[in-house]
Amino acid sequence: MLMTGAQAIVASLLKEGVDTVFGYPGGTNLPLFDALNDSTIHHVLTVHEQGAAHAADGYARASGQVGVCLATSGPGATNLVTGLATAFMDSVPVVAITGQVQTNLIGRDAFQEIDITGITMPITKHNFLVKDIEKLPEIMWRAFDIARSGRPGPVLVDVPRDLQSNTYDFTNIESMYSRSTLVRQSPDLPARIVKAAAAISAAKRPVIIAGGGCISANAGEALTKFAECCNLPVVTTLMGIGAFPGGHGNLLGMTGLHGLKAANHAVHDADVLIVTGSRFNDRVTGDRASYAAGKTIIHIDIDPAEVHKNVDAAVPLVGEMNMILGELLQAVKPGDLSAWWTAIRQTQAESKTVIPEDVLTAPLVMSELNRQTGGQDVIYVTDVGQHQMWAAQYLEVKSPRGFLTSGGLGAMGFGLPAALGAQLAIPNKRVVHIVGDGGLKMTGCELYTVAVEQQPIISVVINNHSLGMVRQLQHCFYGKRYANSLLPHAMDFKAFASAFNIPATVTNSLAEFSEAFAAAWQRQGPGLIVANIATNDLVTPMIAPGGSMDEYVNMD
Ligand SMILES: Cc1ncc(C[n+]2csc(CCOP(=O)(O)OP(=O)(O)O)c2C)c(N)n1
Repeated sequence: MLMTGAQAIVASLLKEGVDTVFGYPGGTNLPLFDALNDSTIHHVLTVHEQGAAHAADGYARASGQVGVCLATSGPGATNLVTGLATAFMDSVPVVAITGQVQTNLIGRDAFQEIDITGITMPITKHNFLVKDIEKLPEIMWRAFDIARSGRPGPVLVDVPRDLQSNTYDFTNIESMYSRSTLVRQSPDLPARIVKAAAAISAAKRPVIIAGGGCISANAGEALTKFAECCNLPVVTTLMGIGAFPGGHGNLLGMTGLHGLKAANHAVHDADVLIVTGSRFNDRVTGDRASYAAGKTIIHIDIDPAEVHKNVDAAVPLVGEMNMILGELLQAVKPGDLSAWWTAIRQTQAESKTVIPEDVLTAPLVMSELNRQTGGQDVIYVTDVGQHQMWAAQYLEVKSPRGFLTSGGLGAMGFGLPAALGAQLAIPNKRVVHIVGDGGLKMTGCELYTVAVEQQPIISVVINNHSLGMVRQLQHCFYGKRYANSLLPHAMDFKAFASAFNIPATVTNSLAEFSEAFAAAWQRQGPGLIVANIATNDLVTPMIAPGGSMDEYVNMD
């Protein structure tokens, strides 16, 4: 069928079932925008291309589908970089389509020419510079296939402007859509599963660590079944929050640098760790040698490159997680873990914190969110900093894809555009965006897009008048010298939100916050609530960076 390259791209997007894309136009992607205009695809015009990339990422995290973002060449493409790196570090399937200068200008330092495939090589799973128009459908198909298969990740397709506007008789668009994706697995997987099951059956102090890979693999249900059946304690990494239902008796909370004591102690004292989809990031392990000492580690992952990368596993199980957990469930003979549970319950009781209600604090805000949202399945999207850790520690996340956060890159500014993507992907759930006063200034311009799209996102600004997490590090490790981490100039966030016609409330107490959130929840449009908290509040506990899981930083 005779069509332009841009029309072929749109046809490919439709074949992939794409209904929403996020982007920003410019000289080299105008043919694509023109073709999109004739399609049913909803194009969300963000304020900045970083917003488009994070929104596509949020869309993908919330839905499990590939998120799509578009940008022009040069500055448009480079503005995608932080968003692509964020998606890469957290294994999120995103396809970015960038315009490139026309073919005969490539390599001539043309206006807005940038080597975006070179720049994004280390932060994409793969990228393409399209050189032949007839290859477009195949490249688009490959891009989606690579983005979503195995360990998901971002893929970039760079398309010169002339290839978008030239016409070609495309006959191959239909035929591209019949192939299936490959799943890698350990060749001797059945034997390894037997070995793993024996280790779990014999364990005296087993613990499951649920990582982000468990959510990407849609294995939350299988994990829950497995843990319940064997009565295993479960901890999650930051990326794994939601893999196991919040409020479940077997869940000990988040492990890692700012993990809960009961979770970290259980990991520290465990004899067998069953690790599902975690890369053993330094924030999870602290000192790797003491972390792994004396433990049998069973590492389930789709990506063979993760095995033995940071921590040696006695039994690596590479393959599809639902299948592996299902097989393990059949093979395990649960032992008596009553002594282990008694020890865990004791640590939980000893480390239980009572949140005072007389002063507004971030933990109090989180517990109020838990109370008001109750059993409802909310999607929480955080930014990066102290508020992110408080959210991770205190929020009850009911289901997988219910807690979206930039875990690997830790990119401030992720929250708001990712919340927008998530809300557009899952309109029947409410998105609550939690952000610091620093991070909101980074990508707060996307409130414009939220307002245009009239998405009912509730933004909760934890306002400590500082770059709190940086201030906390300075408090602990730089002799309380708060260089450039204080934000003393009063920022009127209410006026800021009002500029976009978004209703906002400033709160200074639990009663005020409670009332403001209840009102925002009732309203169907976007809303913003500022929760003013003390500047010197610190996230506790904190494991000494690079230390053992039971070594805490002195916060005095
Ligand atoms: C893009 C980016 N720049 C810098 C940092 C380093 N950083 C990590 S947390 C943080 C402070 C965040 O402050 P705020 O948004 O107010 O949140 P808070 O920690 O106060 O909750 C900074 C600067 C980062 N993570 N991302």
